[in-house]
Amino acid sequence: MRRQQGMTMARASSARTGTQHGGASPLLLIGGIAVVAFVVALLVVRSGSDDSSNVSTGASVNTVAPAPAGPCGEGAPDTSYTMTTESDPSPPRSEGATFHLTVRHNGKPVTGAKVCVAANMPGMLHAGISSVATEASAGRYDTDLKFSMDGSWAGTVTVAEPGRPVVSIPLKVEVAPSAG
Ligand SMILES: [Cu+2]
Repeated sequence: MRRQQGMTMARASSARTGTQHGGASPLLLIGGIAVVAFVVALLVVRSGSDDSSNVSTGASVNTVAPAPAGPCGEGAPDTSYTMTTESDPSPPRSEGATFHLTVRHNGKPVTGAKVCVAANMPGMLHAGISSVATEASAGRYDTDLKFSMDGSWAGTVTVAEPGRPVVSIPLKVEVAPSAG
């Protein structure tokens, strides 16, 4: 008897949600409009940041962004470490480039270290990239990086020298549009 009552109530409530559902379609429409407005706003913001990416002040904002943690972990800045960078092609293109990173500590090549690169585009919602470089010759570490889009990338090179604290060296990359 009690169970029957419960079932009747369940049926009644489902009928009620049915009518609510019919009444909800204008709400869905409003929701749809809100989504479209959001996407349009995103596109406007994005094209705005693209325009400012040519200005050097836009790039300097990148250094304020927290350093992305790479596969080598997080390092601390250390000015006794220096790095020179070459890319092939130069400038790097979004479909990929090989980076040659020459790392020195107090002017001497850093050999036998684990060197990682992590980069992202500050202010953008897409994923960053990361890779582990391999030592091609004493103190020179090579890695291939594929960028998901052209523009200003803010990177960090992490150097883990055996027996020393992990250090981070900032790396700014201006990626040229794909050749294709
Ligand atoms: Cu981006």
